[in-house]
Parts: sequence; structure tokens; C-alpha cells
Amino acid sequence: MPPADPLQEIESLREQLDSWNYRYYVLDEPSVPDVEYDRCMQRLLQLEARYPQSQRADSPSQRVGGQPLQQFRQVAHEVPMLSLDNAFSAEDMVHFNRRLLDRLSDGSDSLEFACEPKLDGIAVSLLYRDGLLQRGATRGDGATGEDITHNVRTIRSIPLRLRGGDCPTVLEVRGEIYMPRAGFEQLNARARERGEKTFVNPRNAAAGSLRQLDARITASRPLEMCCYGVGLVEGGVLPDRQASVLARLRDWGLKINPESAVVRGIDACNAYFDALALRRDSLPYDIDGIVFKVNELALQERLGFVSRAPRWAIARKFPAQEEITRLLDVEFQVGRTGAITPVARLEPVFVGGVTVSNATLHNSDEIERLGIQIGDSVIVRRAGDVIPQVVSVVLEKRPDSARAIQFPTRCPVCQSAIEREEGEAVWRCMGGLVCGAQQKAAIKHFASRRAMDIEGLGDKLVEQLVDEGLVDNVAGLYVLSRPQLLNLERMGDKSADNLLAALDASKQTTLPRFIFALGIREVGEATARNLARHFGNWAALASATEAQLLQVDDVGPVVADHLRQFFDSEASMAVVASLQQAGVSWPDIARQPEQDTPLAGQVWVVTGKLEAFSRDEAKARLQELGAKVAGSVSAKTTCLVAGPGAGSKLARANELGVEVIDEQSLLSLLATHGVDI
Ligand code: I6G
Repeated sequence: MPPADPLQEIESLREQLDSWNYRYYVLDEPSVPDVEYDRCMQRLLQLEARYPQSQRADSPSQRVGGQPLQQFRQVAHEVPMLSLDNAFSAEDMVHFNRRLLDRLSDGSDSLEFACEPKLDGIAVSLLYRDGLLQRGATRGDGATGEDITHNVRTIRSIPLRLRGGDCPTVLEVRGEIYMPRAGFEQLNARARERGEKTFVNPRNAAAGSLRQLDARITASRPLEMCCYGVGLVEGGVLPDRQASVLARLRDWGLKINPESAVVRGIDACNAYFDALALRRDSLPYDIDGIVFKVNELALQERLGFVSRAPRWAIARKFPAQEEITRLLDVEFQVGRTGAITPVARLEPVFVGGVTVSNATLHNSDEIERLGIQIGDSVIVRRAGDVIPQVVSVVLEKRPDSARAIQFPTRCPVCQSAIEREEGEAVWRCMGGLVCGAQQKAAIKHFASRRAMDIEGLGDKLVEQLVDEGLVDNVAGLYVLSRPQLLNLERMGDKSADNLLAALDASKQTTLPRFIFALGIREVGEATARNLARHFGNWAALASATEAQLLQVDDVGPVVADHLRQFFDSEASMAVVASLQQAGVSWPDIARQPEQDTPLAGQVWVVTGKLEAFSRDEAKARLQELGAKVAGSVSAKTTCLVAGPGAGSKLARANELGVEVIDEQSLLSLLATHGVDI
């Protein structure tokens, strides 16, 4: 029952919303469906409008941003915001440790360090007075920054009022405002859709979002803040260790990094660094290093500062995720569905831990958006699992010899016409199976492990077979003769026999594999599995109407249209008939409504490193069994699959009492349900 007194109801709604915000943004533990949150917020807004005397600056309703400012005010930091010294190797860390021990010279041979990832964001200071957020400021030059209070107020992980009543009278909290990778990708995808400018990386996106005079823009951006320390403190005492200070900040409602840890000795610091380096790509945010701080604050005080950096802390840096290189040329690749993709050939450059010499340029719109020319110096970015991207051109370095990129007017492989569907960014070759590039890509896909699994039929051999004119579609594989194979370069008796045996073995397949192997546009493994389960046999599937196709889980109008186009194409159906004539067959499967799948209605999460297959493959197998696979652990999670290196998701599952299994148990479960990996 809501309280009868509206002012009391307002207070209780504020408390409820603050608590949900804290659990969602600080503890990373969603506890309420969005609709329920929105319903309470609407009710609060309604009541606050009706009872203006109840208005309070720290109400959770006051985060949307008000009137735009004319300019940013300057803020003098009461305690300067310093920078950190850098280390670039394990050896640098050993020197750092030696310097610390020498300076302390109190006989101890190892120190305790607080370690945490260094987020690639914008350093800011938050000033709380009597627990209320008074001011947010950028670091600026360390002595003077800009007042961004109106913007920080819109960030949900920043409490407008600290929790608990025990905080110091004045508390200045420092940390990094950043944009998580997923939010950055979404923001850029939306900008691309609208033909607007995209951001180069999450850090620029965070900086651009904070540097807004209109806080309503900031409010619409997916920003978060992670706190790493304090500046000015008056009227209160903080704990005596860095890690305990962080724990206290978290109790007060501020977000701290869940990867924070305390280790003893410099070898343990280097081990922490190595472990996080392995997981860097799978973290939900960009980091550029790890910060190590002497944990004991009394020791920090004894160590003091040198010029503009504390002696007691160091940032060990990872290899840069962005580098400058030169665009040597652009080639146009034709994919399985005829999509023409411009690929940048780059002067090789070491970035994000690997040497990069190619990067996708996506499509002709992207070339135009970047304004890129051959010969240009470009910034290449490789972060996370994402394929390398050209993010911008350094125009000042454009040489006189730079030349414009000519997008082809016909298919660069088969010279067929190219077309672009309305609303699509991609140009496609209309040559279909006549196009050598599409033939090769279709055959490679057909032979791949998760499709027909034809052992020994690698990419190079497929290219040879097509180039020699021996095969032009997948059915041609099954009529290859031994003498034809022996005529190929580098093909011996044994390899030819092995390939023929592998082709023969692949004829006994399953309906889901066969559907997937056909390479129908937008029909991935999970959709193929759903189609097979829904229709049970090929004839029913191939004769299904669009309306019937739309009843299958995961099949929307676009996929249904691609499927119908495939089944209506005489050429495609002739290939299927030839495959069947050659002996390709599969057992029909029992029709199984989606809700009868063993994991229907369950929510699974996969984290950490798996040995037998990739995380994506594990997810696809779970989806085959009907599970929904989510990206984060919440109260709704049925089970977490945790491999080595599992971090915050495992911790959260344990906190919430969610079942956790290892890879071995997952493999047993899949085997029990007859799912092959
Ligand atoms: O720029 C920084 C990033 C992260 C820091 C920092 C940090 O701790 C995790 N800590 C200090 C003490 C300073 N800058 C000065």
C-alpha cells in the first residue's frame, strides 16, 4: 500500500528509485524491470509537479538536464589533481618497487598494493558537502578545471546524495567518467543511421558528451563514473588503506571498479597485470593500463610526491589501441551474399597487441564520411574483439600524391552489375552464382566445420577448384573425380583420397547443418536450428509460406523474405536437388515447438575462458536448447557458465546465489541433449 500522504509517498518513491539506481549502476545488479522503474519515475514526476514545495535538488527526478549554460565556469581544485608516472614493462615495475623500498628503508621486503584497471575516460572531481553533490569539475590542467556540475548530475552512477549518514562534511571524490563499449557502439550506430558524425572512440565520445553546455544532451549519452580516490576531506576520518577507502566510497553509493584487488609484492602486481591483459578485450570498457598504489595511506604520506605525480603510485600501460599508419591501397572484396566491402591495405602497424595490415572500410558511405584518400595517414584502432577500424584521417599529413578512392561501378570479380537496395549502405554484385567470388565464399561456408564439416577442404583448395573451373557450386564438390584432384598443384594420392573420403562422410548430415550450409542470407546456425525444429523436414520448410516462416522463433520479415527468395529460385533449388542426387541426406527430426526445448524459459550467462569452444559457440549451443543468453548476471539468471578468469560476473552470481557451472558440466549437459560442439 502506498502511503496516503503525498509528501510521504514522494519521499518513499525517491528512496525506492535511489535504491534501484544504486543496485543497477553501482553494484551492477539490476533488481527491477525497466517498466516498473519508469512507472515509479512517472509517478514521482507527477507528484512533484502537483506539490512544488516538495522539489529537491537531490531528487532522482532531477537528472534530466535543465536550461543550457552560456559557458563553463572555471574551478580551482582545492587539492591539485596530479598525474601518474608510467611503467611499460615488468622490469619498470621492479624498479618502481626498489625505489619504494629504498625510500621507506624500514626493513620490509615487500609492500601491499591496491591495483585496479586504468579506465580510458575523463578524470573528474566530485565535491560533496554534507552528503549532497555540490560540484563536478574536470581535471583541466590539474590546478584549474571546468565546472560540469550540470552534466555530472545526469549520470546515474553518480549519487546526488551520498548514502548513509556517516560521510565527512566535505568529501571530494575523484574518478573517471567513461562510456562503456556497448553504449559507444550503439551511439555510433544511431549516428550512422541518421547520417550524423560518429565518435572516434569511447573516450572521445565521453569527452564530447561532458563538454556540452546543454545537459539534456549529456543525459542522453550512456556515461558512467568509476571512482578511484579522494581529494579534499574535512570533518570526517577515512580508513587507513586505499582499498578500504574504495570500499567506503562504495558504501556511500559511488561506483568503484569491481576488478580492484589488493596484492602483496611486485611479482603479484605483474601477475595481476598479466591476468587482466588477457581479459582486456572482453572487459565492457576500454582500459589503457593498470594502476598500482601502495595500499597503506601512512606509507603513501611518507613517500610523498615528486613534481606532479605521487611516488606511491604507478600506471603500467598496455600497448596502445590506436596508432597512426598509412593507407597504401583499397581493395574491394565480394562476400558470399555479393556484398562489396572496401578493405584498406595499410602499412603494417602494431596496435592493440597485434600487427595490423588490413582494416575494413565498411562501405562507400564510410569512405565518404572519413574523407579518406589513398596515401593518407590514418588512425587505426583495434580495441576489444572488434576488427581493426580506420577511425580518422590526419588531414595535415595528406601528401600531394594522395588520390581519391574509386568505388567500382561493376563487380570487381565478375564484372556483373552492382546494385544498392533502398535504405541499404551496401552495394551488391548481382552476378549471384556466376560470380567467382560468391562461388568461392559459398563453397567455403558450405565446407566449414559448423556446416557440412568437410575435413581437408580449406580456403586455398576451394580457390584452386573454382579457379581451375572444376567446381562452380557446392553440388559440384560431390562429383569431383580422383584424376581431377590429382591434377591440382600440390595434391598427392593420399590428400586426394582423404578429401574424397571426407566428402563422402559429409553426405550424412543433419537438417540444421544442411540449412545453415546453404548460406541463405541472414540464416545463421541458431535460425537454421529453429527452422529445422519447427518444420521437421526439408519439403515442409521449402514449401512454407511467408506467414508460416514468420511463426518460427527468430524469423522476422527480412529473414522470411530471404528464405522465400531462396526457395523460389530455380537455380538454388536445382543445386539442392543435385546435392540430394549425389547422396547428401539427413534424417527428418521430430517437430518440436520452441517452448518444448529443454532450456526454454531459462536465462544463461557465459563468462571466462573456455577450452573446447569459443564463448560465442557456447552461447549458440545453449540457444539451440532454447535458453536465452544474456550479457550480465541478474536475479533472473538461471545459470552462469564460468571458465578460468571469470571476474565480476562470477562474483555477482555468487552474491545472488545463481547456480554456477564449469565448462565440463556444460559439455556434459550438451551431450545429454544430443547437441554436438
Ligand atoms: O588518472 C588516474 C587514473 C586512475 C589516477 C589514479 C587512478 O587510480 C586508479 N590515481 C591517482 C592517484 C591519480 N590519477 C593521480
